[in-house]
Amino acid sequence: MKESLYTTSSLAMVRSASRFEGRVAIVDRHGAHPYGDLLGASARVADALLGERPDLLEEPVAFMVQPGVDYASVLWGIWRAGGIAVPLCQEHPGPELEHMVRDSGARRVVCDALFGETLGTAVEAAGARFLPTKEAKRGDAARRRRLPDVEPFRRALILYTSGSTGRPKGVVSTHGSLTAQIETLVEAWGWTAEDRILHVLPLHHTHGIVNALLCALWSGATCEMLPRFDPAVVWERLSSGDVSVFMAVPTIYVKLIAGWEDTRASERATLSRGARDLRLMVSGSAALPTHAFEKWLEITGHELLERYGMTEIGMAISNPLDGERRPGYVGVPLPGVSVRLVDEEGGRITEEGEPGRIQVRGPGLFLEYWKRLEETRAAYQDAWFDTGDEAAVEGGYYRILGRTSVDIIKTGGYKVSALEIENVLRGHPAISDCAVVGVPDPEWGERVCVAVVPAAADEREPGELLEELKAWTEERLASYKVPRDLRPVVELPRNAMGKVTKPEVQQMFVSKGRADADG
Ligand code: MLC
Ligand code: AMP
Repeated sequence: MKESLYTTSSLAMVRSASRFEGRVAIVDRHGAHPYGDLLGASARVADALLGERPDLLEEPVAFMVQPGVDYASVLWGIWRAGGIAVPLCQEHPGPELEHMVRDSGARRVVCDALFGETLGTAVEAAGARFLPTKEAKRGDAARRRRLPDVEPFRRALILYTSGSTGRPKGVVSTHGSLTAQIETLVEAWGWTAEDRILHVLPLHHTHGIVNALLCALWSGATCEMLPRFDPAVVWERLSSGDVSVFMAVPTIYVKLIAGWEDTRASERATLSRGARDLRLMVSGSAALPTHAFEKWLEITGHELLERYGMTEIGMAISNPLDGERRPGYVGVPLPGVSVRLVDEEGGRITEEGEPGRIQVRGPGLFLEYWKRLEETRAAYQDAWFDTGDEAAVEGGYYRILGRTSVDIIKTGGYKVSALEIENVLRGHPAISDCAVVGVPDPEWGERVCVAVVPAAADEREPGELLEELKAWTEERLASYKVPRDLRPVVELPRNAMGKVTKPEVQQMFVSKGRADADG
């Protein structure tokens, strides 16, 4: 019985976990959960999802489950039943969720009771139905059934990510591509069953799902999952001596540095001493400012390992586990990943020191944008995925220079589309036109800002208009897409072709920031 549910799975992840049955897989607010429990719970979820069917045959199943063992059980349960997992973010508003449920085509949404209200309208509008997490976990693991064979080429995961155009699109990874991404990182960063990672990242993006959660579970390590990021709690856990690995976006390190600085001088030394004992601390998803690298080194004795990746490709370039970690650089291509830099036209590989667009190949690459054949094709040049990021190789190490599109913003490690925000803002009656830009920010990497041409009849003060637009956006889009600053303008700056010149718009906020600081 146990055999068929646990050990004969065709999924590499599940086969690997069965070697660690007695060890602790996940620690959450309910306690410590061994691998055996995770295997059992995921088999029950798979049973509940399957009902009388032998295989979900790549049916997309959305889920909104709190960080913890239930999250992992539902994710694996969907996989073990042969479905495609579509993780939803608990903090997204209805319209954003509705887009993801509708676009993915999920007919079922596994959901914790407390999210029922948040998700209710979205699920209904998309014509899907709920399966409460509690009910999903009540599937019958003792039933003598064989879970389906799920081959590596089958679709596993849809993650929604913003592109330069339109609404977020679904990036589809297969079981094989996820396995390749995980194996690469486990090897490069020396994961073992002795590790314990402190997990604070959102669970609807690749950083939190693949790098932090799945690499830990693949290795037989323990994943300690916090409900959300809280600097004081993170410092307490980092300095406890229990944790060996930590991964975060630069904004989190900046907030942790601020938290350390706000701590009484007498307690700082304790925090610093404790954090020194970790084996590995990684930063990624956005550029790590050199001053943050240096300050973190001073506080904790750790040289943060900065790496570069993307939802579509997994991790591609990394500073080494052993060897020089160079501040301001993301290191060298990871094992099994091929990277090249091409010139603007894409016709020539650039020379050492010369900027070029990053293109990537390897077994970790995504399969497709969900139901978007044309966009999938357009993302490739030959068999190379074009990231749209620019880099240069200097002294053998890659340095990320920025992105080719001004319409993609990275804020707090989240990628957002300026055009998507503009479309939502243009629906507000007080706005005649607008341009959204990312403006450099020491805490958030970039801040979402908007230049607005107010409608003729609107006489609101800029501050009042900004508050109004924040509320308007918050109802429709994820909170990290909400504009943080606003400049009213008579008209938007445009070039001879009539296209808004975004660098000029960015400049309005940079100079405003300087004037504020000076004044
Ligand atoms: C929130 N706030 C912001 C903001 N987000 N202000 C400016 N810009 C933003 N982006 C404000 C809120 O309005 C609020 O203000 C205050 O900050 C606290 O909000 P919060 O939501 O409680 O913030 P916090 O929980 O501290 O969130 C910060 C964070 C979060 C850094 C923890 O943004 C985060 O989890 N980011 C990780 C994203 C991620 O995982 N990306 C990976 C993508 S995959 P007020 O006024 O109300 O106090 C990828 C590939 C790869 O990129 O390479 O990894
Ligand atoms: P996402 O589309 O959310 O997966 O975000 C991927 C993008 O994050 C990449 O295309 C880069 O622009 C950015 N990114 C990831 N890691 C780094 C890094 N270390 N330095 C600079 N940018 C990064």
